[in-house]
Amino acid sequence: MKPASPSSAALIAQADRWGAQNYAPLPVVLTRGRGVFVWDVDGRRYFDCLSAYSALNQGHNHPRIVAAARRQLGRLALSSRAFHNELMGPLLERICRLTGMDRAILMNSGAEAVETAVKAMRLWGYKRKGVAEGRAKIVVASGNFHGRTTTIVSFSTDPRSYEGFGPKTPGFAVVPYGDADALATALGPETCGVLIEPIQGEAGVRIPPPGYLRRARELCDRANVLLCLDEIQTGLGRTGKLFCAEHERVRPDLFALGKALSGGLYPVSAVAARDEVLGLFEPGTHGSTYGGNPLACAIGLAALDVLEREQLALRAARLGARFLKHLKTLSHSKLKEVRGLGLLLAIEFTEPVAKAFCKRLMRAGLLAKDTHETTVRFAPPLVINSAQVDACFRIVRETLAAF
Ligand code: IF1
Repeated sequence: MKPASPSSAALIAQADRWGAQNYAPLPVVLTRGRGVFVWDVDGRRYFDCLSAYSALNQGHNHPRIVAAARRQLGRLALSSRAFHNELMGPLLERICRLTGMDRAILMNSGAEAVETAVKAMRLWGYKRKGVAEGRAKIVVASGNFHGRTTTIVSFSTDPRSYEGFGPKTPGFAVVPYGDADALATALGPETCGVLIEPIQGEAGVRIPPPGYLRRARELCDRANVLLCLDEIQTGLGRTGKLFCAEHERVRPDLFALGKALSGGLYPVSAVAARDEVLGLFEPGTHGSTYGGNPLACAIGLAALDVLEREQLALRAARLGARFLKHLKTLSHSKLKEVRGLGLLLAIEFTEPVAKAFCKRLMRAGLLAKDTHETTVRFAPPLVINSAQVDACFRIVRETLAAF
């Protein structure tokens, strides 16, 4: 599809010429964002129904978070973990109080948080469970998405994620997602942890059967295994609760958090866990140059403030239910299923037309992302209001009618 202006076309051509081709973006060049909207270089406005894969729960450029970032920028952006900074303690305490955990550790990307959780669970396996050195096993689920590092793609079941990037890191076992019986048989004396997403995002908003997380919790307790929930995408309000695990009143041993922890202004991630787990790291055993830096902490604190002040989890529950109700009224010969929880929604086609549909949506003023060729995900910022939900739905309905 041809982009509208020469500048837009030139910018796309430039990125294509000089960039690695590891993405296939829609032909739209964005320049500005505010709340639920983004604008392209030609001045066209779009609903952002991807929210940077849920990093923008607080909306683009939330004024409170921007103000906090501005204040900190002229003051101290990066100290060094060799010294203390005045904002890290407050953010750590805040994260622990939100999650109900004892300790937290700050990193940058989501993948780093997952890597940190993997290391912490292995450490616990050796130091607490008594697993023989080099034998610790972590159980994960098919269809998982936890990031792009070599270790994390080692246990991906999506060939596009792992093919050509071996040799794989050993120590992981994959069981079918949503199948508690399969999980039960996979847990053994060498298993230190189970790592799962409460809802699988990349897999196309796959919601496990009710009771799955509860069973997983019970099985882990019985087998003396840690439960780590990757709430990087589902956490911080997205599914209508602060954490998706709350839907089943499950408390994991570790939470991996990221994305909306910064409201989209900066990469901020964290692992929050019980003292028995995170208390095992000793000085020099793990770290990150930028992890826990003052700018990240100022932004993180403001992002969590906004989440609470604006009751974004509650908004996601209310407006997500409204959006889902709308989507359920759709009918089309190629439409297979509509599903979602909170403002993490998807429609699934019977044929691989998701990308073509997203292009049409784009032309109609709504940005959404296809996944696995048949599924389109809708995850607008949680600051969206009901009139805007209705407007998004009208675009989806009219685009589908003409599709
Ligand atoms: C890409 C999808 C979303 C995540 C969960 C950890 C990470 C992610 C549950 C890693 C990251 C991303 C990254 C982005 C696409 C994307 C994605 F399309 F693959 F499925 F969100 F839905 N755990 N998700 O969803 O976090 O290191 O990226 O900060 O292209 O890799 P990160």
